Amino acid sequence: MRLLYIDIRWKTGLWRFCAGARTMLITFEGVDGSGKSTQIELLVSRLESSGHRVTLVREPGGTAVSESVREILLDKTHRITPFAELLLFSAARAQLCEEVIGPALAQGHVVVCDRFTDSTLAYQGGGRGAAPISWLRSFNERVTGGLVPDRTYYLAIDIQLARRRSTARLVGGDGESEDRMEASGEAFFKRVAAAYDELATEEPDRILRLDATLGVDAIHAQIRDDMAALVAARNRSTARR
Ligand code: Z5A
Repeated sequence: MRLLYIDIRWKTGLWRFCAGARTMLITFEGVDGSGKSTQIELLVSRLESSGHRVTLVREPGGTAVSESVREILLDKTHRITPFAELLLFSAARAQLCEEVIGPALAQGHVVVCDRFTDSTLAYQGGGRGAAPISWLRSFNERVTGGLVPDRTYYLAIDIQLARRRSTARLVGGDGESEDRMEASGEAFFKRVAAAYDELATEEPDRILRLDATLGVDAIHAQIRDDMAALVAARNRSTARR
């Protein structure tokens, strides 16, 4: 019953109304090493210092169940089939949406998510070919209860440069080694990047493509300005109601 209620609320967009002007779901996308975490940290501190209540989550993860699923997914000793991989990422997301993202939006928080449904389209759709993109889109809708990001920042980068950044970090000595997804090979990541480019072309109103080869501050300035415009537009539309 509760599930059904949440589903209806999200599908009708009522959760936005309940949550007021600040309710926004912001997601970051791009290949590993594109600079998502760096930009998220800057955006979150900016939002918090301007008075927004922010919930920050990552995918897969963000709940006890989803973090356990993450461990399975990234464990290099596992051989996981493409469709099973899709279901595992989606299970982690369903739990996160119901347990954290939905309630945070309902309380008026800005939710910032390190990866969301576009990752599934790009990695499991474009990269693995686990299912057609159109099928994945409607599956994602079921998994999230119809939740769609208000803005997605896509950090576009050449695969080899992203790889060099990630490798430098690994060599840099935080003790981590390549995980199961990172070990998927260059051809896989090229398909993922191509899928991301296509998504950004298909949904220019939602997905903002950013040049991830620019300096950290230059990228942040674009995100900061875009967010300011987004918040102002949201406040205007709430004031009109
Ligand atoms: N996955 C999936 O397949 N399907 C799904 O549905 C979902 C996920 C949700 C999760 O990985 C994996 O799951 C991921 C996709 C898959 N697999 N891969 N491969 P994760 O959570 O462990 O990590 P990640 O999300 O892939 O990203 P990351 O490793 O955290 O990297 P990043 O956040 O994009 O980059 P960063 O840490 O901010 O920066 C990387 C380095 O570059 C670092 O040393 C920075 O200081 C440096 N950096 C950052 N920005 C710049 C600029 N502008 N110039 C120069 N250097 C920079």
